[in-house]
Amino acid sequence: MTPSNHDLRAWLQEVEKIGELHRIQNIPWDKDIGGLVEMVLERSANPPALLFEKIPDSRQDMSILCSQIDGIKRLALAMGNDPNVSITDYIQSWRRKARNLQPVEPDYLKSAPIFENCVEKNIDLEAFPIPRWHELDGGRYIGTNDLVITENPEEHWINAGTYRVMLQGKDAVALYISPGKHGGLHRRKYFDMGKPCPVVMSFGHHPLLFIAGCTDVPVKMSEFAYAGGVLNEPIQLVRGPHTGLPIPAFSEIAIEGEMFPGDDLPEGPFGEWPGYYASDTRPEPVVRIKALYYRDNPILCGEPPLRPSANQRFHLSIQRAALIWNALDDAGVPDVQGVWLNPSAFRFFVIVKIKQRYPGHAKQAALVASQCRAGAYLGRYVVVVDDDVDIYNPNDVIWAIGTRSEPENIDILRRCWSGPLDPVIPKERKGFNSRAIIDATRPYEWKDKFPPVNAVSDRLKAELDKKYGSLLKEVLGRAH
Ligand SMILES: Cc1cc2nc3c(=O)[nH]c(=O)nc-3n(C[C@H](O)[C@H](O)[C@H](O)COP(=O)(O)O)c2cc1C
Ligand SMILES: [Mn+2]
Repeated sequence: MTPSNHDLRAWLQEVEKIGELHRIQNIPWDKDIGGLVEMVLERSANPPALLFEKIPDSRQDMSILCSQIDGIKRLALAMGNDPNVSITDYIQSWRRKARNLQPVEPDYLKSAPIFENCVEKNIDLEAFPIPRWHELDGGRYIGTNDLVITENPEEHWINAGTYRVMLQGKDAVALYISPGKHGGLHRRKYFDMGKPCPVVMSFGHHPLLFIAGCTDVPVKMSEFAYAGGVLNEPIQLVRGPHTGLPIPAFSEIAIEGEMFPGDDLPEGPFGEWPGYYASDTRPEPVVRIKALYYRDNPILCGEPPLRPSANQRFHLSIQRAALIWNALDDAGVPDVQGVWLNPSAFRFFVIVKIKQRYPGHAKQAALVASQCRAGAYLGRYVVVVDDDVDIYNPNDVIWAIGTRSEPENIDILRRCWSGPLDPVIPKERKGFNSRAIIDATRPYEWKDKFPPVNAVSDRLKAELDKKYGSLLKEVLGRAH
């Protein structure tokens, strides 16, 4: 088998080479792994990827990889970029890629590492160290950084979406798909015909496939063709013998199974990305597993959503910022200088930076950002700032809101696209929420007469740096 550039293991070797992989042994799967991941992300400015090995009270041949791409270097390596790229340059390169992306159809291989171990009888997922990630989770979640692979039974295109997957005993799992997501639409079609819905799930793969699985890939385009387009070469797949559905050839762990109409079990609660257990417990379709496949010494990839911190979801903020920026461009909004979703609030807080050119420019930018495909779902605040604000620095953004916006000018949009994960919407009203449009730019009419900013100018800064470089170094050095 020729080595593949979308094999998780090849990428992990690169990560280890740049010193961003930390191996940890002997941590229990019940709460401790999830808790430690959260604490590392909370406390480290530059968290490494964490590989949990030799997990007690379970099979010893499996390890768990967390914080896979919670750092720009690892993310850049996964996407074939220079690891020393800046955030803005990365967003710009992703914008170009997403805009010009030509899907590349996958290759189907005859054999693959995923078939190193094939189990059809006495399947026992409970023997694997599947974590209970958060203290109040209703079960063990094998699927967080996963791909749920289905086919549209009428149009025959393949979808691969990242949806959470919970163990339901030894040989069954349940999953949660939010309204409107492609996998749920496929399943609905099978159920409406009274047929079971075949499904493949992959639980560990190259981060490029994870990124494709959780990005807004256009409807009717397979995430595999999309990921192939990113690399400009085909992703390698194999056909599942039971379903005929594709399985990533270099997947670490995968299952094939079926969901049957009416065969539901309680799913959740699960700690969700907004930082709550908002969708609680609901009956959700169960996947009855027909076959389990895994590589020797399989690596489960885990991306438990955590109470938001500045580090987790960094990669998601980057992808989404690029897509919103492209949508602003497509809508003809000029002079956008940056887009950012602060990882702590992610979709709830979109920041757009513009160089104001005409009256109403800021409002136009905000409304497009709030309702375009990449920004519409589960948004809440859109803030527009001038080009002197550092949008990656929350202090700067709050300063702009505090000093340049007038609450009486905040616009409210009602009955926008929300969902069950929205914690502030009560159960009976879930589905809709409102948006606040905050124009935190200097008022256009008198922007040139706005009081000057009280800060050392770039010019004086450069002068002082030159004059007092060693003094500054000494003073700043003391802080460490
Ligand atoms: C770690 C992680 C977990 C996710 N879990 C879910 C989930 O449980 N259910 C869901 O509907 N979307 C979930 N998402 C969001 C979807 O993956 C995302 O909306 C994706 O674009 C859906 O694919 P689709 O457009 O093909 O439906 C998750 C995303 C991430 C990054
Ligand atoms: Mn899709």
